[in-house]
Amino acid sequence: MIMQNQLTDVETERLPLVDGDLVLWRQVDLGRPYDVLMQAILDDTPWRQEEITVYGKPYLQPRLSAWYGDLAYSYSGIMLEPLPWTQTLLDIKLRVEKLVQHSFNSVLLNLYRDQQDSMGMHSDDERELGSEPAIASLSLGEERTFLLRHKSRRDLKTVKLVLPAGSLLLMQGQTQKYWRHGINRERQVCAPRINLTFRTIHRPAMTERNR
Ligand SMILES: O=C(O)CCC(=O)C(=O)O
Ligand SMILES: [Mn+2]
Repeated sequence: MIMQNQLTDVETERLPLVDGDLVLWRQVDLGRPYDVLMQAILDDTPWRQEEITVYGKPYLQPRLSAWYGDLAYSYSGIMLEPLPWTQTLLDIKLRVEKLVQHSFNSVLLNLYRDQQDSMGMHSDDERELGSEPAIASLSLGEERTFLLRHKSRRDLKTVKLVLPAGSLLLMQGQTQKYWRHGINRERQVCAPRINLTFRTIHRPAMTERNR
């Protein structure tokens, strides 16, 4: 179904998903060209490669990340202390909030440096995100394929969404309860991609997750 957002003239698309709710904006107005914004975020962010513990063994995440917001976030044995909001990220946050009609107090930045970087299948279902979290995921740079797999329904095909620069994907409702999502490595050469996932953290986290 195609619907017209009331606040802007950006076309939005509600993607049919059993047991979930996905809305995609194919091209969001971010006030600056996507490549300029991408470069500014690349340069300004104190990127880190986090070490996580999976079944007692330490691993380096296959990507870089940075956590901005009002509260700390904990998963897989690491505690992410938030960086203070930058003006660039606050500007983007305001635009995203207007479009998706949710407010956020945090953003996780992921940098996929090349085709080797990835994110394992997971759901963003930590308790501090609430029971039906709205998560808005903005992509810049190289397009990569976002995968969604139902947790129990083997008859449902994996959903594959190519997310180009400037696209915004809102996951809400029961999506995290019933689906896992992730980004696979690619065979062909990929330029860097930055993904910004806006979330609301309701209280300090003490949960575990592996990805
Ligand atoms: O890079 C993406 O599109 C997915 C990011 C994601 O799922 C996350 O940060 O939890
Ligand atoms: Mn996620």
